[in-house]
Amino acid sequence: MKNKTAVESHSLPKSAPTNSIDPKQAEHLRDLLQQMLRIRRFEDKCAELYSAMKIRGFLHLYNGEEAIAVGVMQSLKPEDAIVATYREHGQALARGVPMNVVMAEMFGKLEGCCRGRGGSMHLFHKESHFYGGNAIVGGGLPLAVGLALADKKLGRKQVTCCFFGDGAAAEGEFHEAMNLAALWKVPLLFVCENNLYAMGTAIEFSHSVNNFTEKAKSYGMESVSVDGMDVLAVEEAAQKAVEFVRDRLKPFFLECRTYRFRAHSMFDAELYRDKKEVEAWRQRCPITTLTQKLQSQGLLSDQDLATMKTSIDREIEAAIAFAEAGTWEPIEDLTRFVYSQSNPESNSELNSEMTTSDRQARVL
Ligand SMILES: Cc1ncc(C[n+]2csc(CCOP(=O)(O)OP(=O)(O)O)c2C)c(N)n1
Repeated sequence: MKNKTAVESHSLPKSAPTNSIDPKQAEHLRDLLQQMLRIRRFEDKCAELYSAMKIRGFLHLYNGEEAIAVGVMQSLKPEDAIVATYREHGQALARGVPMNVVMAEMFGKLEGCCRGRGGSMHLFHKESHFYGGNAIVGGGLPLAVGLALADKKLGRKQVTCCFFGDGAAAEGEFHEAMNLAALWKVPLLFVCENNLYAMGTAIEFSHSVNNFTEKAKSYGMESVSVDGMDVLAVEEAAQKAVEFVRDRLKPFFLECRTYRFRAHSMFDAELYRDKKEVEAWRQRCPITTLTQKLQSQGLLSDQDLATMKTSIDREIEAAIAFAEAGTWEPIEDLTRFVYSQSNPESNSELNSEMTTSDRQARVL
């Protein structure tokens, strides 16, 4: 459904003023750029691999929203916990989940971070405290409250950071999570990636109040809204928010206003939004903006940029080779990690007569 009212009301956040960059900061800014480019190029390659049927299942790209994952991640410590959505390749990479295991996961190989069982929507990496990858819209929110509550009860000064979309904020789980996080005063940073659409539904058609910081206020929670297309603005806002959560042991709500440049997933004809709207937001691409900012101040040469891209592309090629060389989980392992309430012993007679494909049909 094409929705003119929604499209017209989606005003762009104002561009940040082009302040001059302290040369001491230049290296950090180049690093932020490198991280965003790494996510973008990785995902562009994933789209190609999807068309080539190397990556199967669903694939949701973060194209346009990279400044959020990269900006927020700067203030988090290795022991802090991350919970994300199914659009989580950017968070996983920015967090430090190795690209190899992410790619192998998407290929469905045993060497993937979830033995190839999760795929794109379920990246999970215990070593990085990266707790998903959650395919259920809003599903990560209660999980994040639980993680933060555990940290509080155990007296650990850790923060849980939960990324979710505007669509999740229309779910019951969002309200339950906001309520309990505020009531129990848990150290949780809510990061709402407001890209204006939940699949093809514009926020005007799913939220009675579409000012997200107002929603947070109704739970007595402090909140800030930031331009999610500006990595420096996100980084600054997130740093204050994380300090608040860590020091005051209270939740905080950070809304990042953003836009996804590509379709919702690989199956989406995008009939619900105007091409002009997409183009207008593309003009605010966080990668282009930061590149131009650095270049205009002589802090990034063409050669620097080319070197950055070459090294990223090499890493991506190595990740693909790693995934290609990976192994498929043997069929005998199909029922490993599959739990059932029925006692297989009590069904031994039935089980003994079942063929492998019968068993598979039962567990699926
Ligand atoms: C509980 C539930 N309902 C519906 C879906 C189908 N669905 C998948 S993505 C999506 C839109 C979510 O939008 P949003 O939270 O704004 O995140 P975005 O995709 O924009 O990043 C929906 C409705 C789902 N996965 N889970």
